[in-house]
Amino acid sequence: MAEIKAEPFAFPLKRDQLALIVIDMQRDFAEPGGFGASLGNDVSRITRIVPDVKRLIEGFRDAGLPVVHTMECHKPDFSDLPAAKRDRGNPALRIGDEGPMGRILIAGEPGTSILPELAPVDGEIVIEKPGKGAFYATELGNILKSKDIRQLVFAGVTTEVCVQTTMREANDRGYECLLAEDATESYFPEFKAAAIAMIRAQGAIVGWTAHVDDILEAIN
Ligand code: TIU
Repeated sequence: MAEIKAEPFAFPLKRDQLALIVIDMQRDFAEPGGFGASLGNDVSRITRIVPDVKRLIEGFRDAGLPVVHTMECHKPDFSDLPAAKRDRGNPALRIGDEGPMGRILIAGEPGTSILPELAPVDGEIVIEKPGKGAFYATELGNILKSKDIRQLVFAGVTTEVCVQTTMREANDRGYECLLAEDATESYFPEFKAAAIAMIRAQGAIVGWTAHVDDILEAIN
């Protein structure tokens, strides 16, 4: 059987059932003036993974395998934004407020778009999601079912928030999940390390982790 070198043990690759999910590589999380910065974070860490995310996306494209992009965002009228999310804490700008890249985390605004280097190409699936997890209140589950996808490789930001939440949702839905360690990032290096450790603990309780090079070698 084909395998991807991974932790805590080799990932049992079923190539024809595999897709890549790129989580929230949006300007709002990576550039000054966006949502991530409004929460008080140093966003410069996020842009450092862009070359590795790009290599992974291009590897899946070259292999003819599906690429799914997600975007955390809300409708302009807030109809999918719980007050508990908008009102949380004391950010410099709240979701929906006007910032230097348009309204924070609102669909269609410049800041909400995916970084240009990683932009979806024709035919790729783009999921706009109101939650941290990409299955909640979206068509993702139905789309994956219709394509008979059973295994998911994950990249994107942030490791311990939207990436880990989506991996846990996917794991509970019966998907085998593999996190690309060098194609994910957090504002907090210790949270990234902890998320990776807890995902693969207890015999891959949530899933596997692997390096981009090893994933690309196995799929191409
Ligand atoms: N704040 C933080 O770490 N993340 C988010 O709010 N969203 C995502 O992870 N995409």
